[in-house]
Amino acid sequence: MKTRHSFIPFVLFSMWLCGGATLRAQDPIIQTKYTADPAPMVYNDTVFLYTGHDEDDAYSFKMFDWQLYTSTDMVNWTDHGTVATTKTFPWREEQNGAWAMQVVERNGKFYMYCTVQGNGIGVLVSDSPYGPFKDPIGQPLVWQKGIGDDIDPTVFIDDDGQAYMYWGNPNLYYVKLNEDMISYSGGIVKIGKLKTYQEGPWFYKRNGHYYLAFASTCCPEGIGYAMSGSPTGPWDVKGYIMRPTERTRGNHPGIIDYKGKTYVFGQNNDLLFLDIKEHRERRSVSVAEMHYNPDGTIQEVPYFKDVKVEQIEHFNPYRRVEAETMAWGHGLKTARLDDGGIYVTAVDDGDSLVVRGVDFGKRGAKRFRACIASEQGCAVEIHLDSAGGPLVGTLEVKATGGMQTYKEMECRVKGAKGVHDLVFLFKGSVGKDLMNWDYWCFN
Ligand code: FUB
Repeated sequence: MKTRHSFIPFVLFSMWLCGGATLRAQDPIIQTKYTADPAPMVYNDTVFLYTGHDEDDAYSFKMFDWQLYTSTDMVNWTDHGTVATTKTFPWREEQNGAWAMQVVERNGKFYMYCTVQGNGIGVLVSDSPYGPFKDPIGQPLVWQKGIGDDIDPTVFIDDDGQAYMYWGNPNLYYVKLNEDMISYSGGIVKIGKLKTYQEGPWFYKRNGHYYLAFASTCCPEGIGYAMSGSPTGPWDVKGYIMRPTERTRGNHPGIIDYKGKTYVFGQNNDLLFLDIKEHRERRSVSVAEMHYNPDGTIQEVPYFKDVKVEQIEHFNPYRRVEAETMAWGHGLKTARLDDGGIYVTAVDDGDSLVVRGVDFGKRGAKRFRACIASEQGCAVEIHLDSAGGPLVGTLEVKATGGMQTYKEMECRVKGAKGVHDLVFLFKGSVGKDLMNWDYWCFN
């Protein structure tokens, strides 16, 4: 995934640099890893985006863990790393199989319903949306042995407190969860195959209508949806939220209302296609704004690449910002520190990290401070709007004594006023692995 010398990434990145970030769709929204099966949750005014994770060398599904990203502006995302793996389930032997999941909150606890592919659906619980998650029951919550349908759980708690879990490929099923959220009453109800339904259901209620969005018939998959007046159906398939397109293969919806707008998340191969043109199961999560008609039906959304998500609020640079917060960082990677924090790594000469819509205010920034570890030293150029835009400061990074020896360092800043996209451009004569980066802040 660390390809910088092919023509295609250069052209796409140049679109950002030359056309201006405001003209460009941010597709996909995460570039430091391949992500799949988006499961967004709004909690405490923040979007918690849980995802699956396709390994960098995957050909077919190679998925060991689930990741978490957060945002409050829908364009800059902070990486919180792995929140659970297949090994979090003590009854799971094989590592591969961390397929689609969803996290829901009830009474201050967070329940994560996970496809443990080949062993049905498991449930994890945590006191925090960031984890750690633990298995409270020591066995699958649902597993109809002998059939492969038990994947892709989605959970919704209705206004009367009754929680439902739907799932299935190609048949759709549901159970009524008990109030403890880790058991269910009554049997498994098989709904069967809805017209155009394939997998990846996403169940929710809005303005008295029940919705079931889903990945529509494979392949390529679009995003279809059905509506009902009852949480248990019957389901009336209404059509597409996003039509299938040959430009990608699979899809998988996750839908939220956030700060007055509705968003549909899905997945595609667009990050993979920046590097190679052949299909692999290396997918990436994207997002688009979605609109309802007055009767509750959903307007079709163009393909992710053809839409632009507006930033909801400007980004405040006058606080500690985790370096793994970015709108764009293709070529960079993230990893976990011993103390549990995340840092940006695989920083090579010419790489850049973009934070969108940063508000430096009328007075402007005077100084830039960053916590960095570097073996040999390098430089971080601070540009406005694009990598070719005004240079407002250069942080000369001296060798810190090793790639895990972090030190705070700072430089002067001049000319950073008002709202701009912020581009950190990395320079270093050693070429590769210039530095690891923990956090930064302007003053
Ligand atoms: O990511 C693995 C599987 O692929 C998911 O569980 C399905 O929904 C499909 O996206």
